[in-house]
Amino acid sequence: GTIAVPVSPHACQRRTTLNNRNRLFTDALNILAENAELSENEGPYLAFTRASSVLKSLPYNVTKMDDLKGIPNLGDHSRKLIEEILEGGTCNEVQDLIQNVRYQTLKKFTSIFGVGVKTADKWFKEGLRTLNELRASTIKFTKQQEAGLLYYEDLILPVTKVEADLIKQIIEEAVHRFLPSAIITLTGGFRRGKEYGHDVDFLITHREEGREEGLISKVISWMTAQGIILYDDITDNSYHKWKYKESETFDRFAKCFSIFKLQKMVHNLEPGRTCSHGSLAANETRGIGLAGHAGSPRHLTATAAKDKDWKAVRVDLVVAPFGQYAYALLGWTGSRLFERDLRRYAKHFGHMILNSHSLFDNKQNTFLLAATEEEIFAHLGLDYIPPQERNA
Ligand code: DGT
Ligand code: MG
Repeated sequence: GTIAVPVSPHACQRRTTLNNRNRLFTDALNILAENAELSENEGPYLAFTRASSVLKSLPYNVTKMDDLKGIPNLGDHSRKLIEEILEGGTCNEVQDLIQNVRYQTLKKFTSIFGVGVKTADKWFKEGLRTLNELRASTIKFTKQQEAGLLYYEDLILPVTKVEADLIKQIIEEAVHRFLPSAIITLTGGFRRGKEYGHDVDFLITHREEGREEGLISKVISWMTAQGIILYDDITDNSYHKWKYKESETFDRFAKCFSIFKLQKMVHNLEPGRTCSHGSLAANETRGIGLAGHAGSPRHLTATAAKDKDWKAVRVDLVVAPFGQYAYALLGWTGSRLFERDLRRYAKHFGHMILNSHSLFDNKQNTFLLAATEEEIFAHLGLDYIPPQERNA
């Protein structure tokens, strides 16, 4: 007979591919997790996220409660939900939630680039419900939110792998103009093998440490002159100001949160078809086409024209010094839960502090250097998990 290998409660000790055999349950759990997140209930958010994640890692379809024997991270609430779905195909709590106006509205508002839960909740409490109500309001938006509203209909479309590869070529051309042997790596969900993403994440480095300094502003200036950049927000490297013994979620690399203007490929130009998921386009926009500019909230619609030959795509560029490259790569590959559990595992089982810059060993009072992700897993005492199996 076979010996059942126990399932680890740590996402960083499980192999989670994109082949999710329990989508019916994980979709439901993700909605409860999302609702908890939108209500700033951190505990339930984590509990539902962990429950969903452990089911994603199972190599079999759950068809009866007995299949869950010995599976960690499943609390009473999650088990009840699974049981209800096993019995009737749906879960009442989830069905109610997706009809809930607050849930729907906060989900919509937080899907705007630059809008977090606190802002979305504030607008909801002020009685606002739709994007056009936001656009018509007297709200003072940030530059990021203005861009988010201006390009909303494009930015909610999934970005395809083909588009991500195209953007990689554009960035390579721009970066190599200023730093010919710079290394550009596709990170985030696409590095984990996803076919679609909400944005495209890149990590840039150079073998000669220091050569990467100042790169990002040159690259963005050049691409802006080429008409490729619709929005950019550059943050300088601030690692020198950091108390390194912190395991915070955000890193201190030089980076740019941007929106690219991606020319559509010829085969996608048939009338009435947008890039690949045209039918998903939001239909809220009444405004007129391409003339919209960020100056006035009443013109926050630039992606309404169906026959326009470009698509707005969110792109994150991160620049890491070569000595921190492996840590940056690990930190920017995700998934979010995989990252969270790596840091938690480092802290509790290794007495180490992991972030996207370094690994600090509290017992030896020293930084552990690593040139590859494999070396970082080894420092942590973990089996190496390749990116395609980090879809926790
Ligand atoms: P998606 O939604 O298809 O883009 O999926 P992902 O997995 O690419 O998610 P994304 O783009 O939000 O983040 C990619 C990874 O990078 C994820 O593990 C979290 C991490 N990450 C995102 N933003 C930041 C940040 O500001 N600082 C740090 N250190 N990590 C970040
Ligand atoms: Mg991403």
